[in-house]
Amino acid sequence: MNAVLKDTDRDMKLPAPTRDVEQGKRDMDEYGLCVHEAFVSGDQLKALKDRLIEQAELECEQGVALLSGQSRGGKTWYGRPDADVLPGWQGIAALYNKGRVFIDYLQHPLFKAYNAHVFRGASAHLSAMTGLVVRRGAEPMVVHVDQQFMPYTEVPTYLNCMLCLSDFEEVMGATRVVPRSHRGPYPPQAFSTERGAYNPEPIATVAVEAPAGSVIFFESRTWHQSGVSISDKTRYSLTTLWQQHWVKPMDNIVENLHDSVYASLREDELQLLGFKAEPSGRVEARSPSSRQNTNRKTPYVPELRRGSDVRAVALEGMGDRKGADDEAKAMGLNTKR
Ligand SMILES: O=C(O)CCC(=O)C(=O)O
Ligand SMILES: [Fe+2]
Repeated sequence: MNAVLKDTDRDMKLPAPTRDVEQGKRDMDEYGLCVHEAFVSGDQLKALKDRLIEQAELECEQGVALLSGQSRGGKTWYGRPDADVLPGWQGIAALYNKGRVFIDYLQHPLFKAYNAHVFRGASAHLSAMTGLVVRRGAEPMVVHVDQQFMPYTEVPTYLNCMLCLSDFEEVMGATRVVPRSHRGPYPPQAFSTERGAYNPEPIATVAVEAPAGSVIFFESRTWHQSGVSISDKTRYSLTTLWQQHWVKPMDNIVENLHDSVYASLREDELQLLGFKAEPSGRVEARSPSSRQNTNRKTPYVPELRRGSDVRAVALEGMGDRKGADDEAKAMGLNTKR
């Protein structure tokens, strides 16, 4: 593993913003990040922002907002902000439950292109989808990588796609990064009960300023933090975190997804959320009408005993060799037996 670079050794040059996915991929390789301008625009951008703000306000009004003076890296709590002080930081979690507009956004074709590049072709799905609101008074987050809790990996485990719903300016607490830091190791951290995780030595970072509609892509080995806000302008963003399929997701989406939302989604949409087995991540039916993997449906099979009335519930169309072969093919498995 490389030696830890001193701040003075760091070249803080950022990649130029681009609208070209091929340039973006090259920037990911070289810098560990890229800024893809005009990733979203017009009505779609407005709809995402409006929905996020309405949800954020109502979570505050109904006393269930995820709040902090700092950011997720600091102390957070669920509740209602003080009547006359808007929170420095608010997270709006599990957006896949909070509006069709967010599910539609997951289908942006360039997500597929960036995921395939960053994960070297490994199958990917969503890991988390979170809105962030940063206001004056927000303190900076500890410098971290999004896979800080696991050993360094040759291929990134997650891809963070930070959609700027407002402009991102340094004074608004724009995301700060260390360009080229994805080559390892990780930023040194210490932990105390008072401060939580912190960097024992200061680490120089650079703010990524970008107009609304841009996505700042950074892979999970790139050092970053949220910045300090000293502005009256509010920073709004929407994080779409993707992951390699075999990894345990940041959000347990298969568990979290509301039943009503599950029922409203197509199979390909459910696959984007991780309802697929290829070959890891099997969902076994937990009731006869249970949620299913989309490419490996299972019967309901409880504890079966002689003399008991409890019965398994088979699925229609299952149980024959052809069904099994189709299923194996969908999972990319060898069907020769
Ligand atoms: O809010 C930010 O600028 C950074 C948040 C962060 O660390 C993350 O999304 O992983
Ligand atoms: Fe992060």
